[in-house]
Amino acid sequence: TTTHNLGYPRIGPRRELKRALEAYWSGRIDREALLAEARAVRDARWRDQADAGIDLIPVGDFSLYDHVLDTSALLGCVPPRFSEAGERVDLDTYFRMARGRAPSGDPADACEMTKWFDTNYHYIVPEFAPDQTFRIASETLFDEVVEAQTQGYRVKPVILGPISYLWLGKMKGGADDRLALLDNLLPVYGEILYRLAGLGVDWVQIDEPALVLDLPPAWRAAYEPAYNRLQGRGPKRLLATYFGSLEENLGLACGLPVDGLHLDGVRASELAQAADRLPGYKVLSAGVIDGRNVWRTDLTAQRVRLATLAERIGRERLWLAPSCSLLHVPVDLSQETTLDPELTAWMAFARQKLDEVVVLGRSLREEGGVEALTAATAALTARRESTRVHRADVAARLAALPPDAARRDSPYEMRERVQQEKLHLPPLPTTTIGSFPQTEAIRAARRDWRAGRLDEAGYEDFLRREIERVVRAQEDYGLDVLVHGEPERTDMVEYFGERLDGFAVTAHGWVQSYGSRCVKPPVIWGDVARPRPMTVDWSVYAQSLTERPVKGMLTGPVTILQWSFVRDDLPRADVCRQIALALRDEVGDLERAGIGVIQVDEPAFREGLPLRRAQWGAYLDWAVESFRLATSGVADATQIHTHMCYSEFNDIIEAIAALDADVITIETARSDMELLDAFADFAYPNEIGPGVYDIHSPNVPAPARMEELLRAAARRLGWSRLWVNPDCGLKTRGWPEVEAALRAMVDSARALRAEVPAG
Ligand code: THG
Ligand code: ZN
Repeated sequence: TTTHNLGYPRIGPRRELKRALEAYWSGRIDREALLAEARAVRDARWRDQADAGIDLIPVGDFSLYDHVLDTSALLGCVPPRFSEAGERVDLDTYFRMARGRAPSGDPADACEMTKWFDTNYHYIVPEFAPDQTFRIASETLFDEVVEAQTQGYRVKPVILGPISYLWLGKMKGGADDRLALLDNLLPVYGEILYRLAGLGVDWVQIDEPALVLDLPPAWRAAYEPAYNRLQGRGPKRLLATYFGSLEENLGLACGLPVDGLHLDGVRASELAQAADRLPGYKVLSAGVIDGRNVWRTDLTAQRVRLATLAERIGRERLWLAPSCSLLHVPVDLSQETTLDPELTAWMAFARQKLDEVVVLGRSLREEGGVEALTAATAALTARRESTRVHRADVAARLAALPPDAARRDSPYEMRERVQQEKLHLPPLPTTTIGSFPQTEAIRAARRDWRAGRLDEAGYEDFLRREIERVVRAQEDYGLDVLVHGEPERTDMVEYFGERLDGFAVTAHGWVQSYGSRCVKPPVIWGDVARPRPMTVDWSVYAQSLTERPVKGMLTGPVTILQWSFVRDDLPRADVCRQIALALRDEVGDLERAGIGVIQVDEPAFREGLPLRRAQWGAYLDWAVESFRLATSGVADATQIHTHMCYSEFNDIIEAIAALDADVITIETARSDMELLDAFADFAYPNEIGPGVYDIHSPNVPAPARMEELLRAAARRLGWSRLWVNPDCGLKTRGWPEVEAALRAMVDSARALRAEVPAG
């Protein structure tokens, strides 16, 4: 039994790489200092994995920004706006692609970024031209192999397979015929394998996660000939799949001319079938330690499962690994010294997951480890039986929900009239998405408060002054529906995780989101309940300062679920309903406190869609139900808003309408309002605030441009149900741009009000 790992976190235990990258980009350190820090992080990762006792250690999973971008650099796939043709892809070209700079230093459109399968990691989308050619254009992979070998590690280079690479990319300027590029691409992959063999590598891991998707027939059919062409001399190949089951692709994957197959044994249960179908010369790598979540594995149960497999195919053909790369979990649980020890005993982060792999391997080889198996199982028994996890009141409340709990009292047309009587908003009402700039002063005050240099009362005073400033500014700009600006929140999910029962927040549990950016997802370990109001005081204070309506601001149940580590002993749907009920209480308290407009954000609603379409319906049912549970407890006169970021809603517009929010604000500016076609075609009935300027850019939008966008929106939806707002929250922007942009936005709305037909 060989143990191996598919990939390890890159940021370092204290986000060392993030700090070095940002220092380099801002000019505070030079290239040598960045590369030295990166090398130190790399070395520490290899040492960790070797110390844990992992037999085959991945190389090439480290990255200075993103591993898909690394693959584009390796293959010489660089759009011409970033570099001269034929050049080697150097460090600065690489960062220019990610961050949007031309070689001159002028701004250039950055490469697109999108979610890596159903994770919260974002990759840089490869951009292809119709006549795209490929060549080895970066030595990084080979250099790192030598670097690891020099230190005595037995390495297994990791590369993204050719078909998944093409699948994840986009054709620019031409018909989408990415698959036709395979002919150009395969010789370069052949060369890469050949060079790795030359370095004495005996195994290479080729990732083909596209095999867990609903692939079009032409793409499925491309696998066999492609891997036939890659056959020949070179290292042995382990084909790695993860994040789901192979289903109709299982036979295909088992038959490809490679030397081994890795399957996700957590998300899928196809190990036994694969064992039966794999030819005798191939190894089966069983991914039985969950690489997507933070819970310890029941090692005794897994040992039983693996022993059966070992009997069937022979011990030496059975490999052990985490289910997928450990990129998606925090680095090291041993840093969590302030977390509740009872919870800590139930968890494993990346470093601990390696121990689990090794213990299982020893046990299968009959080399001991019995105590570790017993300890793991005992910890999980304690978790299962813990009286803290299950709460009778939460279960009883869900069981006793009346059938109309997820329905507003009246249909939208009636609510709309009552709300208008109460709010008296002008046509084309203006608002923002919720957050205002998180200034250095806000961050400093929070740091001081956390460090005890500023007491609770002093911090609250500071936040009140911030809120007052934001309210006055919005009145001054002439906005119609105001917000308090959220100075008290670091992150829209962590804030609620800190305040809800059943959640824990970690001190160092960072996970890479994209590039140098990280998130610290809360851990949902038990039944969810709200011990006390979470946002009411701030909203009430803001409302006390103004005659205009102030929106209450909450994060929705689906988004809180999606951006947390979720307990694995309950269906996600049930956890989501529990969060929804906790939020329903908050919504009710806001309403009772006089807040007449309440926004429940669901930016992660679309990204929660399962990888396979067959499962979309079930997800959308409980996701919509959860949102409605959270928002339906209010009177008709209370106006519910929601906000979603990536607004490609064509295939889920029915579910968006079923949310029945009175107002939805969405991100549309960059698409010239084309994204509104889905709403128009569907005859979406409620109010919509299509973003009229892109907040991701520091440029102040021209009023003429915003008016043009609003006219484009009105052509599709009519004037009467339109709102006017930016694309997304303003947290990452500075005050001068925000002021200029919002003043211009209000001016545009006022100018257009003259065109709005009466009634
Ligand atoms: N919150 C959470 N998850 C998310 C997002 C979020 N997932 C998807 C999307 N938004 C990812 N986008 C970002 C954008 C910015 C940052 C992280 C993810 C970011 N992080 C700070 C950093 O790395 O410096 C964290 C600093 C801090 O909080 O102290 O800027 O919005 N939960
Ligand atoms: Zn947004």
